[in-house]
Amino acid sequence: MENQHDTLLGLGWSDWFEHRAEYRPTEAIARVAAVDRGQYLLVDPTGSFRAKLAGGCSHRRLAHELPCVGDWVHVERQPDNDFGTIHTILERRTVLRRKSVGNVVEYQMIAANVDCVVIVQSCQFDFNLKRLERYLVMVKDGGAEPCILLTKTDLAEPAVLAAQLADIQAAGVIAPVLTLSNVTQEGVDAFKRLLHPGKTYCFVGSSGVGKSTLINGLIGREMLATGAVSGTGEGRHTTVRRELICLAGGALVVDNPGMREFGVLGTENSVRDSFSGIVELATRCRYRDCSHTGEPGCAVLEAVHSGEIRREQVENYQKLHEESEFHQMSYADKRKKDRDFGKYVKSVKKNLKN
Ligand SMILES: Nc1nc2c(ncn2[C@@H]2O[C@H](COP(=O)(O)OP(=O)(O)O)[C@@H](O)[C@H]2O)c(=O)[nH]1
Ligand SMILES: [Mg+2]
Ligand SMILES: [Zn+2]
Repeated sequence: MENQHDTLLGLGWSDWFEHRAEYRPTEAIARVAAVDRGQYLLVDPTGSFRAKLAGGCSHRRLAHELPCVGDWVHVERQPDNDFGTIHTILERRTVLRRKSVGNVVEYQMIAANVDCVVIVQSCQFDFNLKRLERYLVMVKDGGAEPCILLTKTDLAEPAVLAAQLADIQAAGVIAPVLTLSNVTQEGVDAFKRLLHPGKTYCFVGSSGVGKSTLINGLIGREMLATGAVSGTGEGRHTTVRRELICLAGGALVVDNPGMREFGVLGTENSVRDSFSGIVELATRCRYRDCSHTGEPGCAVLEAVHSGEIRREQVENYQKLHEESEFHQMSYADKRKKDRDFGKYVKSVKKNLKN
């Protein structure tokens, strides 16, 4: 029988999966590109399509038993129906997951079958060796290879950057360490050379460190929403959905909404801690619910104008705050936010076609 699996190589398939997969006459193999509460966007060599889990009993399963981004699945498709039915998840070669808070057995899946996890920190404001080490442990636990990437080198003094690199080395970290600036493009080509066709790269790190900007650059155009916050507070964009993207060069990348998923900045408190200066200032704003986007008597904006803090710092804070809020929204709120899933699916389809 002609091997259907050969055509999957471009989507990250390999001998490892080949040796474990079964051939089923009524089911094909596809990869999960995005998940949205019970709905899945799958990709196969013919394109992308939506699917649901067979049996519809997803609420009775543990989180890590549900398909996640990067998973390979057996899916059944009727010729007259664009909607697929997922029957099984294939064994995972690697996992990127974290323990759920307050439950010893439950894991939250971040992504599956990732070859390399790119741990991104900005060398300005964000660099933190302890956090880096926690990420490294998580990556190693799941069986993937780590790679460390320090961004925003255009904003840091060379001596500061050199000290951070020395810190990483002194800690005995053996993972490759790269540096780049999305603004000057310095280091971007060297990073691109790291990406191999048919391999899957998952980008993790705090919100605002430049993951989406970098991936947009790799795609060659604006596809992911990046974190610029408009002056009026309208038109803010945050990465709230994890998605698998095929680059023209053949590598597969997964962007991530950021920190909270990793328990790294897991609570509102730690969001505050990492931006304690701004929180401190915010207590002096005239309005208690000040959004720091133009209200009168806003102490945060005053500090920006006087040069005490940088505008970028405030934007990152707001973005982080918003992404953190997303996870605490009510179910109804999330549904509302998700109503654009169809629109999103369309944009991904367009991207996969090019
Ligand atoms: N100066 C500088 N700004 C950057 C760089 N990379 C990204 N940014 C900016 O940092 C903000 C957050 O970037 P974004 O890609 O959304 O971060 P993400 O949350 O990690 O995806 C945006 O305003 C970007 O324009 C960089 O290398 N240098
Ligand atoms: Mg992003
Ligand atoms: Zn304010």
